[in-house]
Amino acid sequence: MTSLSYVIAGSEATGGAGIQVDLKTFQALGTYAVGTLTCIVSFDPKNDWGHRFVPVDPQVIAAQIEAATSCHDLDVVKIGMLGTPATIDTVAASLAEQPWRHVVLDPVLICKGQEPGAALDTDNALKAQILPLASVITPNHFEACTLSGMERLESVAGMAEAARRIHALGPQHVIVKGGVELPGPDAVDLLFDGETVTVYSTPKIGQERVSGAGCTFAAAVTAELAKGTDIHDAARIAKQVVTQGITDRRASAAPFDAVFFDGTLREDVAARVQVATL
Ligand code: PXL
Repeated sequence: MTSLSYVIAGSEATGGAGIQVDLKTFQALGTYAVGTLTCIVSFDPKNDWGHRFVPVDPQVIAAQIEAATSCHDLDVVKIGMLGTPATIDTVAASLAEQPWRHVVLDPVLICKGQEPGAALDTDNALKAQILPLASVITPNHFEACTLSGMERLESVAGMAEAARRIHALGPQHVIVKGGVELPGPDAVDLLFDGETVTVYSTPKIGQERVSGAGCTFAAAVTAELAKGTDIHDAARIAKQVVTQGITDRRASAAPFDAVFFDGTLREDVAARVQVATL
């Protein structure tokens, strides 16, 4: 039977990030993709591609989760952008209705176009209500600093320290993504499982952030966990998927490129991923 991957996340209308990318990644990795929409982000081409953000009514979110979980035996879920404290209340309550083998949290912290005050409320609600439910969390450089309370993250040793601090908040598996923000020639992702620190690195591809990379990474981890892949292999495969997706990135009228993963992992990309334990 085909494995099922489930995501609760927001729409990003250009197709470069959010639930569009999650569902594409789930399908590309050979799983049946199920999604619940939390909000709609429509970049504004007339306003510097700023975020226009509309939340989905909490009752409608709860109804979608009810439909998805009643229809399918879902046991692995990815949580992407939630966007408001009311959405977080609803998603936390719905998640509590059944056991999950894995809850993969991509802690999307700030969204441009939201009121700073509202965003702070949302960040705090995410930390208080969703983070304790996560078995896997995938913070990027900024999110790792915020969640760990560290001012700077400038080395792999610093990333390991951030991962240990975030692990202490609850999630069993913490994957910190260094991205282009980590100084040095390599794009480094680091997995702490409570005992061992595993480092996945590839040479950086340019110095620009690519839209959808974080969404793709967490979605690939989710699909692999759904298939029964062990977390260390899931992280390595996700690294490979994102590396290939950035290599094959797609330019558009927007001022940033977006990842594109066609579903066939290439040997030349696999060979670029170095795995080591700290
Ligand atoms: O990449 C973060 C992200 C996640 N989800 C949605 C988004 C974005 C960034 O734009 O719009 C819906």
